[in-house]
Amino acid sequence: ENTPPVAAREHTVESFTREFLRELNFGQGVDLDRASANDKYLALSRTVRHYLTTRWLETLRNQYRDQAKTVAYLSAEFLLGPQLENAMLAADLDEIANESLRALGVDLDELRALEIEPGLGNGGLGRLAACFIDSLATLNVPSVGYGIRYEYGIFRQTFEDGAQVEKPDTWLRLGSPWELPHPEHAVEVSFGGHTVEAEGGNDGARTWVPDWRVAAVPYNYMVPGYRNGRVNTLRLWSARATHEFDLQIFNAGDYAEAVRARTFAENISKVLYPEDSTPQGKELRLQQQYFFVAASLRDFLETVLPADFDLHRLPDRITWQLNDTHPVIAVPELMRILVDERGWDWADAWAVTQKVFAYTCHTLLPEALEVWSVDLLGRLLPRHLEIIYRINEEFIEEVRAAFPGDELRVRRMSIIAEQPERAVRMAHLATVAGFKVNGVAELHSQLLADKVLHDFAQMWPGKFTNVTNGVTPRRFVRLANPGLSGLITEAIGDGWITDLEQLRGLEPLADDAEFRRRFREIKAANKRHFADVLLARDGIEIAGDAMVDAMVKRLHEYKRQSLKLLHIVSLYEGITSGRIPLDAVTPRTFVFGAKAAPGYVRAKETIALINAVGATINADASLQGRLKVAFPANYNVTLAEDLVPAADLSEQISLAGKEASGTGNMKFALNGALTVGTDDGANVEIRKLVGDENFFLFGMTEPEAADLSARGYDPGAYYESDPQLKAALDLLASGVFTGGERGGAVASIFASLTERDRFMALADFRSYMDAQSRVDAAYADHEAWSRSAVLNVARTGFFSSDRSIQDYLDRIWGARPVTQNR
Ligand code: DL6
Repeated sequence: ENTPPVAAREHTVESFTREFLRELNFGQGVDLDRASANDKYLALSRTVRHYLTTRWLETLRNQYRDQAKTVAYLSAEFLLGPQLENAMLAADLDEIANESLRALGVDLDELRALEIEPGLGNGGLGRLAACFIDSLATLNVPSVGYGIRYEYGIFRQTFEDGAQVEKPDTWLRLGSPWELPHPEHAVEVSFGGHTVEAEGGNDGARTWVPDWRVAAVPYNYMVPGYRNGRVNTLRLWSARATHEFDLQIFNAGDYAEAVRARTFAENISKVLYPEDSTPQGKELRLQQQYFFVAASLRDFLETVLPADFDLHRLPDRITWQLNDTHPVIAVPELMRILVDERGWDWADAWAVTQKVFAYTCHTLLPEALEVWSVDLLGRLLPRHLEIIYRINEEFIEEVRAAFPGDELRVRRMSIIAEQPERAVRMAHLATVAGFKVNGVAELHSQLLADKVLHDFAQMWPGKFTNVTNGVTPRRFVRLANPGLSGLITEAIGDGWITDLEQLRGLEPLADDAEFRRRFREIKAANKRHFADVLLARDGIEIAGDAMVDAMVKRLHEYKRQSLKLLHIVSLYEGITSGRIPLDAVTPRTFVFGAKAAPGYVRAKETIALINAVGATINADASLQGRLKVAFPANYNVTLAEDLVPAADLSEQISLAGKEASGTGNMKFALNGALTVGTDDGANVEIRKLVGDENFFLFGMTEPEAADLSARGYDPGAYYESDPQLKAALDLLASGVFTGGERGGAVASIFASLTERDRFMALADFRSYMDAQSRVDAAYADHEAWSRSAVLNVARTGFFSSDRSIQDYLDRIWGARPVTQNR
């Protein structure tokens, strides 16, 4: 229930203008005619913030008064994207602000362009968390997001001679108007030391004697629901040295040493996910995880709950949703609080702990499941390791009772791995402690239960469930694609913004030639806009009217950017060898967006090779501009909002059974791109919904891929038997794209594809090329293509994150929406 628009009812252009000028004068200390663009951006942001603040305070008051069941979303990442427009939209201030600024002669687009997005996430997992808090607020669910305020977010990617070079992401350099720090509410988080026998001696208790502490300072962010009067909170923690460190400065008289200690403490929230391939990196990452989780639990137990709250009732008041394994150390932390600090017996504490955590798994790659060596964990969190051991002892007894004599199973299921080193398997801990475990798409959830966590699903079948991911329609349709939004609203009203299934109402219009014409016009305008953005942002020139074929996602072998590259090289080989007449080639712009983890050599080589191929193709005049490769550096949410509405074709080509869900696939389909994809992740559900005739399916199914891998995949056989594939690979290997250089990235990628590729790209090459031929044929018929595109929009309303959140409520949380007084 999201109408009537709150702000529109209460505010006027005049009052907005007054507020804005006041912010400029008293907040920034400047007059309008002397204000810099940054002054104006900050003043505008704060003005918008003010409008939300009243609602925010009201939400907080109600939350405290009602003591309703709350969802705490614990996530090491929140990839928020730009805030200004979203806040204006949620507060229903977009038109008022536009009018006010226009009258003042202020260019809103210029201010928008100044915004630096907080890149506090790596990719899908972090962006999902951001979509979820948006939907939680829009659905009126009492909730709070907890995470880390990294001083430097995901690195800023640059290319030097085509190679990725990472630069620090200084997102705070101009100040962030969207956060409210509360140093006075800092909580202490301890590390290290040892444990001693507890006095008093309730069952299981010990006392932790830590040897160092840091302060966790909360920074609050508003999370506005869409025009419903609710503003939830996202609380991100920043590490500060405690006063102990200050005292050391004076006592030791060693200023340099004291500053070093300070820096050490504050490093905890310095950088998003530092490289984890070095022991130092690993340790810092575990510090980060415990840091934000300990602060968040304390915050909820001590400030959100009333002082006299009986913690036995905790399951009625809270679910802590564990976003992947990163926050799983919260489990032993809650046990420690209940047993050691509150004096509960172990069994009581465990009974409550098992009812308050639920775990979302986001991967199928065994190597991506987090494991902490007991050596490191014991050094950093000695008490937590003891608690994990005891949880494991009791769990193992349970397994033995359920499966007598099956010691192999015990070993497989144990929370403690013995090989290659003694280590804690965080996914097992989460599964044992969580009352629910979910995957993020149907196929993924099924594979979790059948393969990755099979033993657990056998033991507790009722624990496993699915919640298919979703994306927020506010940001990824309403804001990103104003043209399409207007067309949809004109056709079916604006209810779709909060009830995306209403897009079904567009289905009949797919057969309406005039509607399709307007739809095409909007897509064409979005493409021209995207071309302008690329030119201004990256100096990349693309044709405004070619097919936009987009592959944007983290660079990973399982996602198979190299298969996309083979398609491009094969086309180029075909044209230059005369096999494919130029006028038979559909003009396409291949758009890549991808960051490689700094330590992931193969991924970085793939980037370098894409850039090399791109440079060659883009410079080859004989192609007459028919093919173009655009790889803008530093793909982020801001660029996604320009690319997604412009795309015609969405590349979702992972090896089946490897991509947990994907969410880019949903954004593209919702904006009328057709998918060329494998039967993987949420592609499966997208295809079911849009229909086979509106989706380009290719490649092995998951069982086929598993079978091939078990039988032994022989890439050489594909290379030898498919002349087109061989020609493409040989051209790549010839050095023609790399100035004659045949070693380095060229040799490495060639060998990885033809000798030992876990992700079996060559096995799907033929089928992929055939699918691309079908794409070309379909695209040639503009009317049929736009009919399919409209049907993609009409039939993918299921992928709203509002629906995901409703599924979490129904299947996992048992929390209820609480409507605000407006
Ligand atoms: O669930 C969000 C997102 C999925 O859409 C992607 O398919 C998946 O790869 C991603 N997972 C991760 C996993 N990291 N770990 N572990 O980022 O989650």
